[in-house]
Amino acid sequence: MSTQNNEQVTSQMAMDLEYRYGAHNYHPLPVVLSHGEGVYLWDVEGKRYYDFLSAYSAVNQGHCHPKIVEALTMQAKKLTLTSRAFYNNVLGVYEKYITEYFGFDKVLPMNTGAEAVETAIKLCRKWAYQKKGVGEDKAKIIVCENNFHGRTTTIISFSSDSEARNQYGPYTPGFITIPYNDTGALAEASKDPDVAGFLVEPVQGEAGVFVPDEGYLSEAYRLCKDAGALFIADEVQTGVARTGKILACDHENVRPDILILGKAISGGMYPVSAVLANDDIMLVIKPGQHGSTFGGNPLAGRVAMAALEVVKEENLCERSQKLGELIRRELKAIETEMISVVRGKGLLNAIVIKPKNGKEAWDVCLEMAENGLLAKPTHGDKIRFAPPLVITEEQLMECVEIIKKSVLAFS
Ligand code: IF1
Repeated sequence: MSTQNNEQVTSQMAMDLEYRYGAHNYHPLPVVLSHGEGVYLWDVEGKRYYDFLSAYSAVNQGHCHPKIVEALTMQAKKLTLTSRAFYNNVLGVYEKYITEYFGFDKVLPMNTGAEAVETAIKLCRKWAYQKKGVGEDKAKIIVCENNFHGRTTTIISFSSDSEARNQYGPYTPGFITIPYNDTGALAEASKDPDVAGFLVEPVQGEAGVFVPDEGYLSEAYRLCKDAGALFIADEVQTGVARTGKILACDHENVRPDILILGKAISGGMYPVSAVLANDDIMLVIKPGQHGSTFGGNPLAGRVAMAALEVVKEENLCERSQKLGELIRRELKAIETEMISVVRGKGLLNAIVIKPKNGKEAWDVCLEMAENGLLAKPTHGDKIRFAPPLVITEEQLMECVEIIKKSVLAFS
């Protein structure tokens, strides 16, 4: 890593530059990365780490996957962006690919997960006015406590996390909050005839990897059908093989009315997100009623097709399912009172750290970094473990040893 005049930038220099010139909207672990390959990351001093975050489940296919890099570089030399003012020769091919891949009539291509969530909210509301007969500006969408769907003003309007929400008002109305994993609360809330949809994460990631009860998603879907409301699955983090199936909804054979994808549909190579739905829903949006400069650009299309192909070619669903069972078994076997809970689905897991001798989750993460594994706490006492799905069993067992050594250092 070097500055304009090619001076070698040390980790400390990089952190100082960010502190001086960058907004202070994050508190990263003090590690400065410069190179990634597969499950590994290297810092500027050349120390190697296992990546156990995968950029919050965006790098499921492993860092700098050669097939995805090839797709990116090939297209980057031809055409990167036309805007949707014109057609291009990639978008239609990509739209056919991704809609057949996930089983929907149509896709509305966007860039970030939050943009896709905002798109899904707009689509659901417009559908409610045009198809359900809800009065203009009266549509309500049910969301869950401890949700995380992104950081735009409308999305944080229904966040229950004060850090994400405070002092960003006035807030967007039209949302009803119920407890997660509570079908009784959903049944009650969905009695409101103005309810247009239910927006839910199949596993709550940011909240600390909360896996709902078996049957929750299918019962929630049934309640939505009974109420004439749309079931909207935010699979930005749980999708693309992360939980052991291509979609977390697939564990219960639930077909969302609106599917939201992001992160790993590009393998972390480029911002790509997508909203998928069938014609009776998607076609309520007419030309000129929604869009984005970069949404559906040819570079995104090529990268996403390559990234999704890798998922199938390398059997990432089966790996995620099998290795997820292994890591949960191994983590539960660690004899320490510091790990109070182990939970997850596929290779989306988390442990809850009970502080000991003044040491807590952050200290465990610093110790793991020292021992060559990168993970970060979420909501204070939980540490999420989400390695790239290309990790081998041997590498995973090495990581379990690092986690064990790091936790036992404080026990
Ligand atoms: C941050 C959390 C994870 C998401 C779900 C939509 C989005 C996300 C289920 C928005 C994004 C990211 C955002 C990033 C950290 C990370 C995160 F900690 F914030 F909550 F993964 F759990 N739906 N999650 O998880 O997608 O606009 O970011 O592309 O904001 O700190 P995005």
